[in-house]
Amino acid sequence: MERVRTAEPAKVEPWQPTLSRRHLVGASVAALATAGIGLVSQRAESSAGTAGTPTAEVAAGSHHGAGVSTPLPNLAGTPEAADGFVEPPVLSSEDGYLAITLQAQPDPDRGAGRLAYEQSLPGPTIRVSPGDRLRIALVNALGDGTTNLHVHGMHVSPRDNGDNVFLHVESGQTFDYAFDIPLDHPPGLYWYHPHAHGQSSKQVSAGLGGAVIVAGGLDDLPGIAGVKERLLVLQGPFLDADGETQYLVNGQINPKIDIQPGETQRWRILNASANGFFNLQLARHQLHQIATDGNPLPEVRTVETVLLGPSERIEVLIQGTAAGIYQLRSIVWAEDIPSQAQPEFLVATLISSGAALEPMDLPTTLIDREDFSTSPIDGQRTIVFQENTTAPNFAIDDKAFVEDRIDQTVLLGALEEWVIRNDSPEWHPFHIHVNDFQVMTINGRTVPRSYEDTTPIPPRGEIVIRTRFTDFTGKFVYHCHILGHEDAGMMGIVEVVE
Ligand SMILES: [Cu+2]
Repeated sequence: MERVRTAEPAKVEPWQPTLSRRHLVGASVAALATAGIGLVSQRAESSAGTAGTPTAEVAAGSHHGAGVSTPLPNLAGTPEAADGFVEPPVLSSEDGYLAITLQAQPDPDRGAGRLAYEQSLPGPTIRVSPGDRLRIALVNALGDGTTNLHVHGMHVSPRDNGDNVFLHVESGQTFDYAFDIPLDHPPGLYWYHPHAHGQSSKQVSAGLGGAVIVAGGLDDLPGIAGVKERLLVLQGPFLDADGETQYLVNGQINPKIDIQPGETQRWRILNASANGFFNLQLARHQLHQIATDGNPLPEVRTVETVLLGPSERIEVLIQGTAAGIYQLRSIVWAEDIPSQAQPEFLVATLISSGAALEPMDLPTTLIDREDFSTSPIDGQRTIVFQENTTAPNFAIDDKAFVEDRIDQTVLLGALEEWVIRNDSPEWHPFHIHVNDFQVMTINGRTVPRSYEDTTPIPPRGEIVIRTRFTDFTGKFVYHCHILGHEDAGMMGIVEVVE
């Protein structure tokens, strides 16, 4: 059985935040030589035997043009939108390429123990297109412990310096990730966050995480194209200096969102919390859901409430009702489960004002894809999530996560059905890397067709999913996305082989 090699990041020079963009572009070859980042340089060293010499492999990393291969420092901060709603800064690809730096570091201005990428909470939004190459120099300036990077929901290689959560980027190190986004990658909302086993919950709940938007798809659909788009990155709970619980939208407490009566807006909503659920309801407004996680729905689904577990995303169309002030709230959730019960809390406030517009027709049919329920499956497995009073307290199939054990071996291209049971009295959001899945049933009931990468399993409940292990061999993980549970062992490894 072939194993994915896990690479140790090379020790590098400290990040130089004072260098100007022009300076860095001009110095790209020299910077690569001294920074010699990541696996690419390791390979270069082992093959050429000359540390830090730019090589063909390094050059191959910049196949979209010379002078753009060095990740650049980003603009920090969160500029206010014209209407006062704040969104994270956006870093967009150009000509099929984006190279950025994400420096993870303490963020004491926002509170003790808080962390941020690029001094931005949430981290900068990455905007790419199918077919792009995305390079991220991850700088561990946390001053304490290991970290790494996962591009949640994205269908990219789990190997080498791709979406490889077996990498460890130690304090003071920089690692150069490269993600080749397939041309047929589903457009939609994804996100990045740390995924170092044992550190994930601490780092994500301290603030580390940011959105990834893959452009296309619904963006061009009549009824959606051209409408005002907003990104809502939900984080929390945080404790403020007085010990009060805070929930944040794009780093803001209860931000105001403007809309005109009758106006249609598209909201992309990400739950970037480590452990918190958002049971969203917008007063006197329906949520016209158009996407789940990174995938369009086949047709619009209009609902009053949406439960968003940790790491889940939705996209909804909102049509402003009569002039007024409306609260976006997370309503009471899991009240009968003492360990998970959440009271109602305020998330944001929608202000409908100005000239009334004639509401445009909403789309009905969206974007379809292969319905796995009508396809023959190549195999079925049962996976059981467990909580135990003795170690391991959080387990899957009686085992806590171990980094060098393969728990499931799957053939490349296989369409499998996984029955995922929750033998515990708490909710556990099931997540698997690299390939998303079609949700077939929840507690035995067929659900409207949707393609997800994270689905909460009800207490003592069961979900059935179907997924095709396509395009990429290698090993990656499936786990509970309550990151405290994942860190405690509720994670397993799947290896896809030819
Ligand atoms: Cu869990």
